[in-house]
Amino acid sequence: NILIEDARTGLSVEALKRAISNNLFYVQGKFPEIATRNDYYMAVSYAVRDRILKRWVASVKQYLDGKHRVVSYLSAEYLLGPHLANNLINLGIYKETGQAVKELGKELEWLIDKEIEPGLGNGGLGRLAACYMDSLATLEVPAIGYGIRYQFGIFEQDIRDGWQVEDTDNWLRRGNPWEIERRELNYEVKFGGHVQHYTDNNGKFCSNWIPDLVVKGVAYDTPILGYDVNTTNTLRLWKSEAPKSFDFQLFNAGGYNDAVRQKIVCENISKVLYPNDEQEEGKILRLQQQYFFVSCSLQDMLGIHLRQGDKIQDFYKKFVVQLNDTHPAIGVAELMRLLLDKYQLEWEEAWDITTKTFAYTNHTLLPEALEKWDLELFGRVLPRHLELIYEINRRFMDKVTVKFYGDHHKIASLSLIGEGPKKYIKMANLASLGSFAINGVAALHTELLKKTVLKDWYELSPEKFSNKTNGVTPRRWMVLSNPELTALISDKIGEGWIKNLDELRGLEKFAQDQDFQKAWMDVKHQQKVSLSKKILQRLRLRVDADSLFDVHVKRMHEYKRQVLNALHVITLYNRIKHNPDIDMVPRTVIFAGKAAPGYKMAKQIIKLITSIGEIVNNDPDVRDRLKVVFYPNYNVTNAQKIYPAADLSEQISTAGKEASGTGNMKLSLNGALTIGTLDGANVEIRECVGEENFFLFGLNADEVEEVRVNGYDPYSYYNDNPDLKLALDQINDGYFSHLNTDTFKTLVRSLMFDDQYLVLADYQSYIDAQDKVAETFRDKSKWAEMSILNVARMGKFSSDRSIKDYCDEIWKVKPVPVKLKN
Ligand code: 26Q
Repeated sequence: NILIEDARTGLSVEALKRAISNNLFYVQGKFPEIATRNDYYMAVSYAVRDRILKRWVASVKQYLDGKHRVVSYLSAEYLLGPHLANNLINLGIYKETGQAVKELGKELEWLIDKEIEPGLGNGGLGRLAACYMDSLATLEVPAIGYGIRYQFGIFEQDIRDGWQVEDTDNWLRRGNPWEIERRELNYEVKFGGHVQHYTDNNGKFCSNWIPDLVVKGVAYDTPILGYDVNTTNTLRLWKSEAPKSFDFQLFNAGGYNDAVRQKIVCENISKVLYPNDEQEEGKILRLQQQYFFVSCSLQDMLGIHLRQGDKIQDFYKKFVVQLNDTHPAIGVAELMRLLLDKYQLEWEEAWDITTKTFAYTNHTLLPEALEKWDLELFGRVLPRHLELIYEINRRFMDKVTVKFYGDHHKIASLSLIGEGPKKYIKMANLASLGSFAINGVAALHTELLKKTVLKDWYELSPEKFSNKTNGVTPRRWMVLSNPELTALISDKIGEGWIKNLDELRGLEKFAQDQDFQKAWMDVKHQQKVSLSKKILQRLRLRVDADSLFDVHVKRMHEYKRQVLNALHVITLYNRIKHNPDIDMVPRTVIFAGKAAPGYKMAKQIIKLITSIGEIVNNDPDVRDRLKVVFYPNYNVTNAQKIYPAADLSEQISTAGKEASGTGNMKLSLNGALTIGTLDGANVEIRECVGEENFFLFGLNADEVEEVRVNGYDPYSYYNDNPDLKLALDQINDGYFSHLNTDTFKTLVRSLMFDDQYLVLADYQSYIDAQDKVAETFRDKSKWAEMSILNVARMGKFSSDRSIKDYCDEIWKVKPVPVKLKN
């Protein structure tokens, strides 16, 4: 008895060893001589999962007693990254498991590298959801994350002939030991058809939605373990399937082909993640995905609530539902539908409950990224919700018309429905009206929201607005990805910082300590050597680990201005060509990031970077002074290898465009200094680390606005700046493209004649800041001091701090420590 218990839950090396061997034999039917790397990966993962289960069950039990308020996070994306190493760290058994695996004759790192990461997100927004799940569990807050179990996540990027090519991400091909399929937990979701209206026996108006498609959502649960606590929350992702009853009906009617087609239509809904970020795409399937997961999730929450024997009216007391951008905003109409049509509440009561339930986080200032749905299309997919939105809007417009009588512009702007050649539904307005709280993701972003895209909403309900600056989890982004730095820091100030990141402040007093500086820079050097090896393996390119690692990694987008960085690279190259003996600080400029497959300009920017690399990396004049790397397939796995090796963090978006950024935080926490504009969270990072430790350049958000109002004239910058002119001429004349002048035509034309992102306006200021970076880097001790101070002052950017703020100021939830029996 004791033995069995121990093999499932014991945390000692011996217990782990036995658990792994047992799994290999009894679950997989393998023995060491024939077990593959994946068999071992599975065995270790199942051994770890067993240890998580006890905590998971205890957490769920505790939450189900009905006394605790629960956070429900609704997100179309979760960019979790690999599970195994993270769970080992949060369970506190990394060392023990490493030893157990070693005693079985294998290397734990070798197994960890085997894991295919679940890439169920595009970038910042999806990764933020993952960091927030980690912090919620670590802070012992009862929470459940809801989303979609895409069969194919974000595409894999390959570079061929310098261009991006996409490959499907079949992340489930080797199985997924981290999820538990819960076939019994499923809900039906209706689509299309029409709505019948009638009066029932009591004279009550009723609606009956007759769909033309019914889909079943099946729950897949993944445990989210907190660090150094028992709390284990649930990430519940929905997979779409055909309901049994449905295909049988068709089958019996003789429609075999129809039945097969229906099955495919149903399964299609959770098939693939849309790879666009910051660019809305009004496709039917995308709307179906959003409604599918939101409907399953709300039905699930209502079920949990009612099973606890509580009144439906108290739903908002049990659950607070956070909308991760507008992707789940249809939830406002769906909760109304459920309360009205299924639970027969009156309109006022239903609306009161709904607007006490939801809170909305906005992640963008780009007007083109605000979600809109063609009204006609929307009505075809969700006819009942269209009626409800009309009714919500009618009642709202009545109030607004009284309040802003005569101000037609404002009234039109607040309407949930946009007019034009075609009518459309404004999801940000639905989210804003249906929520009791609205927040931006960095101080500047929130201020700009109030002045621009949500201005009228701010004037209408200022009390709803607040800022919640983003954060990142130090468990994954320091402890896991940078164990060497973690050990060095803990050696000096203890391990408290891992859960209380403000304690990093304790490093300040060592910033000038010569020995500490040396140890600090040794760790950095070691990380640069590791990354250099990866680069050599992956790209057959040799880079110098003593050079300045200048890192620009994020999704490819014009507003993020990878082109500005490329212009700097060309300028450095031209300096060498002009003076081959020039004494300059050697640099390795590392880019990585995916472009949305349909985003032509972003793909051209990738080609520009790889083309510059081809010329620069092969020019004998350059020698070891400059290298350009485009590291393919940027994802969580690769990010974890890149951040620790960075000296310089490129955060150079046009001011007023990047809502927050989170890569800026991860790089800074790994000791990189930032070169950046006053955009997003850069503003707050700079305030925290001190302006003397931040390489600032460029126009600020107000100045950008001013330049635009006065008419931006890129051509004049080109004409007046010989270095800039040379660089642009070279791109244009085919210097980097085998004299092919077509390759970068649209890119050059955009930069010189109608660039929305003011690249040329910030060029000289950027070059000057880069020169200052290089000068500073020459003084190794100075650089080390700045890097240490930088990390010491970054405590604010832990997602634990963000989540505490959400808990106290929006969700009103408290921690519930989970106790384990025996
Ligand atoms: C919308 C409609 C149809 C298809 C796709 C989409 C879609 C998908 C993903 C739109 C946007 C996204 C992702 C946006 C995103 O990642 N935004 C980033 O969020 C981060 C977390 O708050 C911020 O730090 C970044 O500044 C912001 O760009």
